[in-house]
Amino acid sequence: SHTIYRKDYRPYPFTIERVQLHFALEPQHTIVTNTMHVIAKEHNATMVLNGEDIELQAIYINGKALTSYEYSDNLLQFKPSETEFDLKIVSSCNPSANSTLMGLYVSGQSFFTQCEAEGFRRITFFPDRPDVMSEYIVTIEADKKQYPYLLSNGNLISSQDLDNGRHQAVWHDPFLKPCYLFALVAGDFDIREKTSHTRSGREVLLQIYSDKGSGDQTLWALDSLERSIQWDEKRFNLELDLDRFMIVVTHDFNMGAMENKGLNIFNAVYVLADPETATDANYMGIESVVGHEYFHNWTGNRVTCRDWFQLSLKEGLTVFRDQEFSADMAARLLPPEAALSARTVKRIEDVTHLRAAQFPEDAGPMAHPIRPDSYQEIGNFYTMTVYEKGAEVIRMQHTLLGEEGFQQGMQEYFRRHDGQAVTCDDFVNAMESVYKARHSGKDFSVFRHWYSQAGTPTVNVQLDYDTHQQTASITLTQHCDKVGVEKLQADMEKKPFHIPFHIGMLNQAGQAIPLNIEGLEDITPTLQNGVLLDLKVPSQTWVFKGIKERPILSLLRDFSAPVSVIYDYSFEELAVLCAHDSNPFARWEATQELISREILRLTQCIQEEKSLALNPIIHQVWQHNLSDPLLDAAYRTWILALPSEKVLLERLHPITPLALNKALQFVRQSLATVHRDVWISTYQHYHAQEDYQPDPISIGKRSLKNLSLNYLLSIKDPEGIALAKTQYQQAKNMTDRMGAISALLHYADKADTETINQDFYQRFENNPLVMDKWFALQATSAQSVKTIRTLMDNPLFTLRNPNRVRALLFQFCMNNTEAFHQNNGEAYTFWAEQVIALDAINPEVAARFARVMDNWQRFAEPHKTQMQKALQSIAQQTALSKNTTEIIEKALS
Ligand code: HT7
Ligand code: ZN
Repeated sequence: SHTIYRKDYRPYPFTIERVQLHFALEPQHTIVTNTMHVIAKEHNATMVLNGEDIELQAIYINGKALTSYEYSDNLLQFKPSETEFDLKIVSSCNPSANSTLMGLYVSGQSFFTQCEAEGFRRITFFPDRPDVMSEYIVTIEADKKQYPYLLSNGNLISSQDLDNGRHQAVWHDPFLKPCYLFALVAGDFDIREKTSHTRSGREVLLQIYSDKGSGDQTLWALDSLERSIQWDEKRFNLELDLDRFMIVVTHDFNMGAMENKGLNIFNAVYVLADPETATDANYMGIESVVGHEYFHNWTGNRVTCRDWFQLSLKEGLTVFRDQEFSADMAARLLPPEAALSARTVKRIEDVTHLRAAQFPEDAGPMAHPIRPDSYQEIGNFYTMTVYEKGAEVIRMQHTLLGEEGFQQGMQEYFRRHDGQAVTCDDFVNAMESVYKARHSGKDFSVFRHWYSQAGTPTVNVQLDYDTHQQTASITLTQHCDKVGVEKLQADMEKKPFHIPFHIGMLNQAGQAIPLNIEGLEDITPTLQNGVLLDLKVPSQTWVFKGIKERPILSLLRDFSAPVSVIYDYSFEELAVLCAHDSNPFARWEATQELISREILRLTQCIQEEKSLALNPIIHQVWQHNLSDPLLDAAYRTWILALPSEKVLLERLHPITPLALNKALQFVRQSLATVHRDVWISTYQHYHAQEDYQPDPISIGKRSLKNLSLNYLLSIKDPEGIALAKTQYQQAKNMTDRMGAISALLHYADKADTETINQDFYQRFENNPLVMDKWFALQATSAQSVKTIRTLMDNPLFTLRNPNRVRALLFQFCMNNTEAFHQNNGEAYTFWAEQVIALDAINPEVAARFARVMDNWQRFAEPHKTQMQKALQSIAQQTALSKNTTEIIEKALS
């Protein structure tokens, strides 16, 4: 297969000043006329244009038909004889046959486009690369009755009726943009709109277009958009630059949403919500994705990427911004203590997500730096690493610079690069300029290694306490193995990372020890009696004076760097941190570490068929945290929850999924049995029927109530089952309804769940987003592959809709350990079959699904061999897409 390298970047030898597009829309035969005003930047250069799955009709230069061109392998090439000219290309495509959801496609009765990363070439011939930026004028012509709304980027210039019941609209985007930000929508919609004023007083029209009949479900999204606009003004000093900002909903979409200039296109799941059909998690997801796409207007659109290797330039930074937005929204209007807790909950969620999905990626065959050096298919590099680890790398720069310095760096970045297509280096250079000015003699030369090296570093911590001197010496030693393609580069030597390591110390009674930082180098004071150790070398020791007793270490507070910590805690030390650490993130972390160690020990016992017993310290900690009156419900939920199964799997060598699953069940049941009465009273305490509000306090109450229900149902407690049934029947919102049905389906006997399961189906049959929830519930509670095959025969199932595929197939293979990893290997064969079937329809989604087996080599037998066979059966297919080929090849390499 063909690999593309970052080092091979060359600027495009032509400027395309202006692009005039004309669309004659017909579902089966759309004609696109593309007139470009071109200026050569180099003498005698060949013009190369991309084109894929489209039919070339004619080419004209300055109105004269061009006959001397070459067209093969999706490339159109010719040598223009002039240095400035109009290039007109006519082509056609078939949107209704386009199941890839890239380029121009039909979803429902409407037309949509998706151009990032390389979809524009499926619409017209063009240099489909982000560093070619142009002004766009777009004319859309279609049947007026079927497609009353015709939308594109920017401002509506004119609209008029034509003959034969057709009409047209002309749009002009005044900002230069790369073609991946182009968008077109045509169809009939409900509209919710609002005029708003930017800080400088400009009036802007905010609109949400959604399918007919769904307009009453777009209020939360529109409010979220307005909050995003205000937040970006306040926190980043960035204002909306358009008079009109539109969001359009589609049900068929490969990802969450797309930040096309002024015309964002969204997967319905990140827009539509009302209390009866959307959960708290859905509401929070909408707020964060609406924010994310809006924030791209500056970080991605005004300043864009030079090439796709720089993807994290916009994605890492924009994820960081949406994380901060959500944290600020959660903390808004709360008193300081509660605000800190709300922020911590958001941080815990983000870190859990990173560890569950990015850490495995960084340890597997697809491992890559946040700025990759090579790829075969860019669609495969919209990864957890580029997005989530990318955001952590931005967050570390924020930590090193502080809020004020970071904002100065952002201003400098825009001052230097507004309107340009730039690199990750350009961003770091802007930040470094502020860092150098504030810390003489320091720079980001070591920090840059986060961009060029993959893998999750480990930081080994050693404490030497000297009773006589009353000093505590802390030695941090970092290490990172070669991963992914790094292993093939014999001459590559891994360099140290720059790791901001936030620590605190507690005495044996759990009180914070004030850290004497005087005279110590490389230490920056931070909040809550902690300090930030700046590790830039393989190993370094810091000596703390005036420490009167052996301290208990509180490490990597707030997850100040994306690393794994190795430190030999005693259970007793962890228990003190679990109850007393003044840093709420570290306190949660201690509970997770304590119970994770126990679960891993029990997993071993199960392997060795030994009897199981839970360490009583765990019960003491859970009892303490169940009753600590200072904790709010949202935080308490996280501190009482069990660690993610995915995070735990990463710590097993080799991976024994069924034993781990049993250990987790055993621990859940022990905690349920011993604290049974407290779970009941906790449930009752938080089970108030209030009007639905998606604010952090109400969300916290519902999550703690539903956690209690899960513990109770894990032991099939009769009162718990009765409470769950009543909660389902009386539910006035989807969070309560889902909490109940989910606990019932996962833990109760079939006799207790059948009626409710059917009721749910019948109640929501006509709502595709709720049916996705129903399919996901079936997928995660199914006992075997047979059930999944039956569900695939359900008339509501289709491989053509990515949301449905994610609900049933992804959920089964990723979140149903017991059935997916059954020892007969049947589910692995099923998985391979479905990857192949999906690949023929939608390569992007198929390639994501193919990654389920990434870490097969780390599994124990019989899984390992069975997984390998399943992978090989895919590799043997002849007509596999480039997307899936890259994933399977890398997995088997
Ligand atoms: N920037 C957007 C990326 C995206 C995408 C990529 C490949 C295929 C389909 C896609 N849809 C959207 C999403 C974002 O990060 O905001
Ligand atoms: Zn993004």
